[in-house]
Amino acid sequence: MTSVVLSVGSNIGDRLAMLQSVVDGLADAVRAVSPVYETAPWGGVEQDPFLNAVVLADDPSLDPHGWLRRAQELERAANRERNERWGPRTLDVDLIACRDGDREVTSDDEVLTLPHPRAHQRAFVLEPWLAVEPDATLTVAGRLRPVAELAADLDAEERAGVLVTGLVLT
Ligand code: PH2
Ligand code: MG
Ligand code: MG
Repeated sequence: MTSVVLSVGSNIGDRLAMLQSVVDGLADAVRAVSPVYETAPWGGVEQDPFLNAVVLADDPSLDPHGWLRRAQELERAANRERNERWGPRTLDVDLIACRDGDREVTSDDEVLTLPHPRAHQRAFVLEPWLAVEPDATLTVAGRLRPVAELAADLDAEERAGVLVTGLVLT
């Protein structure tokens, strides 16, 4: 059984519908969905604000590369084009962490790094994740850290750019 933490984001088109397409596409695999946050663009590219959420999902048939293929299928279905790094997109589905039972599954090859190497720097990932899994942990630089601690370590400015909305994914 593998379970995955997915970060989903959109800043082009009907942003909420883009995020909803992930929940619909994963269907019975979905275990929990965070509230929807409106977030300032991260990464230095000037662009419109994102909607972000975190989805926890389970699928006994998928290993990490299987999850990556599922994520890319969901992006393709949203007409995602691969343009500028950290630039605008209709839908981004990122794998943050993967577990097999209690064991964290890691990956370090040309196509997939797990856990996600920058998740701990991103309030738009950590805040929604904490909302659905308050005792979540993430391995950073080889050390297992509470996500709540990682979020508390971020700059106030980074955290202030992440605001919960009243929007919901169903
Ligand atoms: N995704 C990016 C680049 N910057 N900023 C926010 N706030 N949310 C995102 O999902 C995001 C981003 C590229 O994947
Ligand atoms: Mg991304
Ligand atoms: Mg991505």
